[in-house]
Amino acid sequence: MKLYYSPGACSLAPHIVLREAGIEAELVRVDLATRTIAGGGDFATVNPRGYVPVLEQPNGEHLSEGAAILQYLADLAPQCALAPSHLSMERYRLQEWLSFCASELLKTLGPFFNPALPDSMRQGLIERLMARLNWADAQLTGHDFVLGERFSVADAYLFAVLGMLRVAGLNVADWPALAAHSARMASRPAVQAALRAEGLA
Ligand SMILES: N[C@@H](CCC(=O)N[C@@H](CS)C(=O)NCC(=O)O)C(=O)O
Repeated sequence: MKLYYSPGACSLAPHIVLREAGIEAELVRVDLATRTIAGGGDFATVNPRGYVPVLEQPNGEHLSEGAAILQYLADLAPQCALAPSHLSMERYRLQEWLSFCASELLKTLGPFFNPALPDSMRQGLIERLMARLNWADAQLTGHDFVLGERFSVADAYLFAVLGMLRVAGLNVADWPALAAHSARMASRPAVQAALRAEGLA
């Protein structure tokens, strides 16, 4: 198995989960600016849409989209209980959070990576992000993890996305429950190992 990643990007979430689940995988670094694979190769042959994360199976099959990859990894290691069981309401809560992280947080942060982002758009995006973060902070208040008291793959996704807030000039410290969640996550050995491996520790 291979994980195509970029340091500190949302691919950090499946990277963390690989380590939480004890699944061996080769990390393949992608330069998102040039869309090239470390050591040579056109990343478009892996994901024609040009973004990480992508998981490559030993048979060469590719799986993209963070929410799908995270659930797939959780299902590969049921003994680790990284996702609630299928068909339970909790499983849909997990999917709710994964979609929220992908479409409400990550996609609102994306434009800030473009140096040509006009100021006229910036303020609206910041307000949107802050409203979403206020909601997430309220949800996390009084709870250790996204689903309550038990770690799940959604925690890895939230941690990875919150780690990107600075690109929008935001600081997670302004949301106490989210800051506590990030600190809790940062104390996990799998998270520390993933950050070290990506050169971020
Ligand atoms: N829909 C994808 C989006 C992933 C995404 O936005 N990846 C970013 C890094 S966090 C990326 O590779 N951006 C480069 C690009 O879009 O060109 C998902 O949910 O996994």
